[in-house]
Amino acid sequence: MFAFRLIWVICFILEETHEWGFKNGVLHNSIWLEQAAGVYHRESRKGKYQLTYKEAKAVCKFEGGNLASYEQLEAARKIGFHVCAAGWFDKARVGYPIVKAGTNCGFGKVGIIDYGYRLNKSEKWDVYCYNPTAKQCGGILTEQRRIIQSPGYPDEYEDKQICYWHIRVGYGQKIVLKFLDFDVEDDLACLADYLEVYDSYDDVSGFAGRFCGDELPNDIISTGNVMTLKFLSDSSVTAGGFRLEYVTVDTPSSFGNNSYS
Ligand SMILES: [Ca+2]
Repeated sequence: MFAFRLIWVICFILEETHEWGFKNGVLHNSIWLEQAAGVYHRESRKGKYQLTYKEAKAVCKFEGGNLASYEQLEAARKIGFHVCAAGWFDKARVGYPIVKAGTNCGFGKVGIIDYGYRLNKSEKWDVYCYNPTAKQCGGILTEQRRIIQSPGYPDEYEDKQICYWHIRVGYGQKIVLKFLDFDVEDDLACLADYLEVYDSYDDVSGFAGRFCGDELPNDIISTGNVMTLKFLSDSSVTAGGFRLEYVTVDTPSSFGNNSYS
């Protein structure tokens, strides 16, 4: 009976390692939704709320970090870390950081929405990890204008990069992406390395384009005040990378007779 259990545990660990590892030469991983002050949110590749406490710890550890503490989560929240998804953090506690009060998330409250210490460690949630030395690519951008470039630019980017940039500007503003330089490993369907643009605050909805090769993409204008960029490189062949700038424009309704359209 013990031997059977041991085999089961080993199989489980192997499967979990596989889950967060490489498959067909591509690093598969969950969505890097937001990151701030070394804290970031992860969900399972299987979807939202799929991680037990043990799995949550394994996810953070796999990436060289640890479960975030309440204090680290709060420090991140104070600089704008806002995620509408409950996750495990240190000491088997569950909660999520809310910056802006809303009716759909956080019960209209602002702060760490704290579900407290969970007695049942088999409950399934997302996770909040802390890793201040994680690679610097992506992040939450709220400036009116900003340059975004591939990690290491103007040097070639490295293999196995996953970066998410979430742009969030003022209500009533739109975001205009202007590409300045573009060179990403080329293949027909952009399956190896690519930059994806989403007209949304995540990479689930609002797909606006996937780009690779060395042709400069056209400008892209958002419909709302948020946009997400995702850059992914596989485990071989790199290229020069990209550099783009986003600027903000006010929408016509808030801009009178001006010619912005
Ligand atoms: Ca590549």
